Formats: sequence, structure tokens, C-alpha cells
Amino acid sequence: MTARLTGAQIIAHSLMKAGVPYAVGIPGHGCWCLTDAFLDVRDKLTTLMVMHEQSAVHLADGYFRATGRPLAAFTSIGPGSTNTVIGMATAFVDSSAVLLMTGSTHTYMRGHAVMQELDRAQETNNTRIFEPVSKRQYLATTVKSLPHIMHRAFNTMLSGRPGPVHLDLPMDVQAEAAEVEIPDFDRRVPAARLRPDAGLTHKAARLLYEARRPVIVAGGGVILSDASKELAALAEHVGAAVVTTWQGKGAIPEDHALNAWGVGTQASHCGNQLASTADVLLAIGCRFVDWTSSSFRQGVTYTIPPTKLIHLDIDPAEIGKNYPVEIGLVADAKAGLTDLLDAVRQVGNAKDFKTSDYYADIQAKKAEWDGTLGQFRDSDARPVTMARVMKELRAALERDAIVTSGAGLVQGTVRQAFPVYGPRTHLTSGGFSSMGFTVPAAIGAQLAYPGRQVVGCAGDGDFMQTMQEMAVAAMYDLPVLFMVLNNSGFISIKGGQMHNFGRTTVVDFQKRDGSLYSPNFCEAARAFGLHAQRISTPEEVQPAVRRALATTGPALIEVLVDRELGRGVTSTGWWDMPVPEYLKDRRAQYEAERNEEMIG
Ligand SMILES: Cc1ncc(C[n+]2csc(CCOP(=O)(O)OP(=O)(O)O)c2C)c(N)n1
Repeated sequence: MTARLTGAQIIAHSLMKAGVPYAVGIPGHGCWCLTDAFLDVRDKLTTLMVMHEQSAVHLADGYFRATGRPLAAFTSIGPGSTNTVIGMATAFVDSSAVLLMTGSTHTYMRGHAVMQELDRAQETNNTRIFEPVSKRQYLATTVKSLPHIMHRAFNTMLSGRPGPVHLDLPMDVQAEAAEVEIPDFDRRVPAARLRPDAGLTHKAARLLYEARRPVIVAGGGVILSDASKELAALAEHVGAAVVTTWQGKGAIPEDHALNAWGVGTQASHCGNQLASTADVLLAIGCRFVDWTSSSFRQGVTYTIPPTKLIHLDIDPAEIGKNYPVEIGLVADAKAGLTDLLDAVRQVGNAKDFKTSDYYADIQAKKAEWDGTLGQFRDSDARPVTMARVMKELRAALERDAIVTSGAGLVQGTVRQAFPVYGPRTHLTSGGFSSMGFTVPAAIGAQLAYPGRQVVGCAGDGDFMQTMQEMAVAAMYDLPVLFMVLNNSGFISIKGGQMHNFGRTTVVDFQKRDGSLYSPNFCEAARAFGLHAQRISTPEEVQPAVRRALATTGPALIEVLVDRELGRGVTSTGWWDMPVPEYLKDRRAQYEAERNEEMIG
């Protein structure tokens, strides 16, 4: 059925028809028509405000990571639009879906220097700003094109490897009307999942079944395609250890007997030991980035070859990118794992893996790693160590609680010392490693699951990049909990500087006289209208968390934590961070290590 609708109304009705519950952003004259049209459908589509547009995209990204369903983010023209670039980059690198709509210059005014237009290098080219951070971009130049653009945007965002989509919306296109039909979104997306080549799947199944030390590397793709059950079933059938990348954390319950924790630089010793000594490695939905591959230094995280790699990914461009494959399977992770599972069942019965020497070795390595972690996780130090905070927090939360984190020591500590038990419960800006993600992503997850516990775990630096969103949590009265682990500085960076250079700069938060500086986050949170507490000892964590969760609205716990270097995240792998030539000894060691990298 056709109707005469403005461009903005087409978008509003399309979002409603596609089942999008929230449009998040900051209005301005560049999107006035859009936000006004949202009012027509406000029963189904709620417009939410944030205090910085970066947060609109992180919030939508957090919602998608928690649910697999996208939200829309919107901005005005100019600065509102450019404020979102880090959000889009974060979503793009981690293959998360967000629909970002930016207001833009009237089509007939391009190049005439309208307010907030960037016109000097060329007339408005907002799409160019977003080009490297979008899976696909659309520039709507006519109202008539919008129904097509909208169903293509949803198709692109959600099919294959998900990703954020950017839609640039000139103001006149939002305002003018045409006779159009709102698309039927269900009929514009693929219904089936991409299956792997059958012959190659059987070859891979045999290789995996006959392996003596099989390891499965679960990446974010496993979680994106909801393939956790199939992953555990395959691991159990062949007795494979399962290691996880940053985005893969949660793909297997971390108390599963075959879970062997993370791989890479700030991950686990047992994960690296098992992955680097595997005879067959099945990697699913992972990119083999430097951070989870110890910068490709042979023998640290992986030893490929001689380890035989089966790589299953929906994006053919990932196959063979960083490691040569024995078998490359192009498929959706769930479909690929289902087919592999069928195929291994044809190869042989489920192995009695718990009686094997390999299983004993997995358990021994896990126990050793647990002992290493225990050093900080079980420490009674005061102020409390970050790892101990994680242990206490975990004990106070329900099994399905969702935790978010952004760049810094907290992110690594959550990865190592906060076990999660299901997919979509650990949301982190891992790939782009953005600070500022924690707070808005936690708000997005809490919106998705009003009845579940959601905790944003932030360092003080990470928190200060988007802490203004406490206002949003307070206005909408969301029961989200922010844990701010305050060590008065960019201490992860301080650690890296000390390690590489033996001296540091602009990493401690200090006054001119050298004394430590810190805002009082507890008082700031109260001023925003949150329930807030300030603690510093291990014994205080659980009671504080329980008190915070007993309140109905948002809460914050500021934890003054140990700021001693080397007592944060345990370094587990290797990372190629170039050392300047003037540091001769350090440089010589670095070069020797770098020579062991396999890049090709
Ligand atoms: C937006 C952004 N800017 C800079 C960085 C580089 N960076 C990574 S971690 C970090 C410090 C994080 O500080 P904080 O949140 O206080 O955590 P800490 O490491 O001190 O525990 C910085 C500056 C980044 N990842 N993202």
C-alpha cells in the first residue's frame, strides 16, 4: 500500500516496521524533520537522547552486542555527525551492526557554505568522513530512493558479517514528500545461513577427529551467529580445548571443562601454551589480530605451521590473511559448526576425552594459570587490586549478568579475572580498543534487558571520556551499575612506557606540585543523581555491589584501587611495540624477538 510521506516519515515508518525500538541521538536543525517524524510513531519507536553523539553509537552497539538486534542512531549536521566517528570505528572493527543517520546539507545548497558544512576542500562530503568506518554508506538524494535505501541498509547491516551502516540525509530530502511504499523487511533479507563446502567440511572433520592435541579458537563470529551450543558439542565430541579471542569471550561457558581461557597478549598462559602446541587448530569467526596472536611471533600463541589450521569464517577475506590454512571454510559460524558436527559424528563416536592424557594436560595447564592469576585475584592488598575487585564482583552477581568494558587495565582484568558463562554477556571495545565505550554500552545493554544485572567496569580514564552519560542513566532511571576502578591515571599506558622506555610522561593524573589528582567520582555521580559509594578494600566490594543492586535506579561504585605497576593485568604473550634505536639494549632484545614473527 502506498502513502504520501516525507523522507523523514519514510525513515520513521521503516524503523518501526523493521522492529527497531529506539532511535538514539542528539537533535539539531540538521535532523529536525527526522526527530519530528519520530513523534508520529512514538508508540513503537522511542527517541532517546544522549549527551555526546559518540555515546549514541556506542549505546546502539552495546544493544546489538547484547541482543543481535540493531538500533538507530541519529545526529544533526556537522559536529554532531563527526562526533560519532569513534563509535562507528568501534562497531566496524568488531563487526557490530548500527544504523547511523546523519543530517546533511540540502542537496541544492552543497558547496555554498551552509551552517556547519565542510565545504572548502569539496562541497559537503560527509560520507567521505565515514568511509573507512562503515560497512556500507548511503547518500539519499531523492525521497523516492529512501524505501530502497532502508531495506538495503538493514540487509547490509545484518547479513553476512554484520557491520555499521551510514546514511547521510540532506535536510531537504528529510522534508520533501513522495508517494511510496514502506518495504517489507522480512522479504528483503536472506532467510538461510551460508553453509560450508561439503567436501572440505568432511576433510576438516577427519583432520580434527584424528588430531592428538586439537584446539578450537572461538572468535566473536561464534557469538554473533549464536553458535555456542554447537561449539561446545563439537569440542566435547573430539575432546578439543577451546580458547577464546577478546570478542570470543563467552562463546563457551568459562567454567566448562574444555574452556582453556584466552589467547594472546593479555590473555592466559594456558590458552597460549595449548594453542601453540596444537597439532590441529580450528579457528572460527576470528581475525587473528596481533593482540590475540602475540604479533604472529612463532611459538608464543600459535605455531602455524607445523600446526594445521582449519579456518572457518563468513568473510572469505579473513581466510589466509595472517596464517596459511590447511582448509579454509567460508560459512556462517553456526551453519559451519552444525555441518562440522554432523561430519565428525560420521567419522567416529564421541571420544571419552576425560580419560585422555591430553585432557589431563589441559587441566594441569589451567590449574597452573589459575595459580598465577591468584596472585592478584586473591590478594588482600589495600587498596584493593583490580583483579580482586573482579573476583568479588563476580561473586555478587548473577550468572547471566552482563559486563561492559573499554580500553585500559580494567578491560584486560575483566578478560582475565571475571569469568562469564554465556554469549553476549561480555561486551568490550576489543578490536578498536576505544576508551569511552563502557558507559554508553552498559546503558544500551540495560535498555535491552531491563530485568538483568548490567555492570559497566571502567578505568577512571575510560570513564571520563563518556561519564556525562550518567545523566542519561539518571533521566531514564535505568538500573545500570558503573564500577569505576580509579587509579588516578592512564596506568596501562604508564606500564607500557616504563617497560619500553624506563620513564613515563603524561600518564599520572597529577597537580603541578606532583601530588596525585583525581576527581571525586562518588560525589560527581551523586550530583548526577546516582546512588554512589566510594570504597577501597577487598571486603567492601561485595556489600557495596549488593547495596547498589538493591536500588532501583542507576548506581556507581568508585573503587580506589592499587596503582602499583605490574600488578594489574598479567602479561601472557608478546606484542610488537617498536623500541627506539637510542635504547640500544632494549632495542637489541626487541629485534631478536621481532625476528621470530611470521608475517606473509
Ligand atoms: C579513545 C582512546 N584514546 C586513547 C587510547 C590509548 N589508551 C589505551 S588505554 C589508555 C588508558 C586508560 O586509562 P584508564 O581507563 O584510567 O585505565 P587504566 O589503564 O589506568 O587502568 C589509553 C590512553 C585509547 N585506547 N582510546
